[in-house]
Amino acid sequence: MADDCVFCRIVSGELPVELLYADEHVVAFADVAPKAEVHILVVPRRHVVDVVELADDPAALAALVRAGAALAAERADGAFRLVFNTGAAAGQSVFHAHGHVLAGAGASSGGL
Ligand code: DGP
Repeated sequence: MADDCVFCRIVSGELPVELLYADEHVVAFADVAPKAEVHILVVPRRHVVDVVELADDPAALAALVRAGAALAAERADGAFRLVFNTGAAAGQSVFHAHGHVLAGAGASSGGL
């Protein structure tokens, strides 16, 4: 767990959120500022800063992708965008890797 990382605090349960999905590698919860009808963050349990670092753990990266697909199928029609803002200049504001799952109404236009 990294000091002062909001997603580590969610993963550990210190910050209570409703988990929409959880397995040994990842947890998922609604984005606090939704940009589409379905806007869920899928987050690795282990602290890594971005998706490039997460790629060193292929099982966790695969779990994240599969969780996104399952959530989009469960909560929309199965179509989804999976967005990884990587680096502050590209809009990343939380430096614990996370995929934005955007599905349902507004998913194709939700700017991130
Ligand atoms: P990004 O800008 O790609 O790093 O996305 C970070 C997202 O995380 C942003 O859409 C807002 C969301 N977020 C930040 N803090 C919290 C939080 O405490 N709870 C939840 N549910 N979402 C958060």
